[in-house]
Amino acid sequence: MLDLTGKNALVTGIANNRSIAWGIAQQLHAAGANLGVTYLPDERGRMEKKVADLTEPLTPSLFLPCNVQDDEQVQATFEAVKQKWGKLDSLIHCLAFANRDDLTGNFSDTSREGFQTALEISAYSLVKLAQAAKPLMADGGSIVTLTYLGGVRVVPNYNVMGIAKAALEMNVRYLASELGPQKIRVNGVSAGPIRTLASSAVGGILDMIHHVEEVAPLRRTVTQLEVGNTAAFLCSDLSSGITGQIIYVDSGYEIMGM
Ligand code: NAD
Ligand code: 0WE
Repeated sequence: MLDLTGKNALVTGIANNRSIAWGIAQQLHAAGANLGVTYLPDERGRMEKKVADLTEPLTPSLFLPCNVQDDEQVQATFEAVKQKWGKLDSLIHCLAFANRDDLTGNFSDTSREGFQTALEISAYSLVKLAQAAKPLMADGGSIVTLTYLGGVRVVPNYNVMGIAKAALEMNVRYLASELGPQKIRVNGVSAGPIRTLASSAVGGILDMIHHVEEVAPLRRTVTQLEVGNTAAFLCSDLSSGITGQIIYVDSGYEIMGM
């Protein structure tokens, strides 16, 4: 059985009840994990309130602001984990960002700044979080990130995010190689398109979802909870021999050529 009792899991990337990270947090909680939740703070504290209210039923024992662009916030997050928990078992990296203008139009128009933003938030952040988590995973651990097929194949308009996901997937392999001897496993879950805050802000996401419903072997899209189940598996000892992998949770869409 999938059992995460006694394991401390830190979940990033919950923005609302449609977030993939929310599906993951619910499944980690259902498997018995002790949760910590981070959120992206804003000036008015609206995100803090929203995420606090949403996650309250999962009784997280840590609730912290963590903008991955701010080294001090990342440091403070893991300092709090150290003080409260002593050790960390699982880290869920479930965030991405590119300027909206860069997710439409010609890829060749991507600005230097837009490229940097997308790669810093969506790919470098995994390195930064792994760096901070490493000393807290002395008994080993599991790091899981979320990726998308657009990092491997060309998906119209995904543009600079595709480059960021390619870098993210390579981060998974380099981190898995380096941290393996310390029994830290690092894997990615490549989810099919799901309606979330991030994806709904993108034109044409509904058409993409309909395409998946017609073409994918399972003839449907996947849910946040299905992605959450795979993430929970990757955090559990059931996946003890798996590291450096990208697992597709996409109704089988990735295997199709037509
Ligand atoms: P979402 O909008 O719910 O989540 C994105 C999260 O990123 C938000 O919680 C946001 O606060 C956070 N974030 C953005 N900038 C940040 C920063 N500087 N510091 C800290 N957090 C920051 O959308 P989602 O679709 O659940 O996205 C979660 C992950 O899943 C992303 O990596 C995304 O690429 C990936 N993914 C999504 C889909 C999809 O179709 N929705 C498919 C495959 C992979
Ligand atoms: O990774 C993602 C979403 C990433 C994302 C979305 C936004 C929208 C709002 C990153 N940054 C932003 N910035 C914003 O201002 N997905 C896998 C979902 C997604 O996004 C697409 C997709 C799919 C699928 C963009 C174009 C084409 C397909």
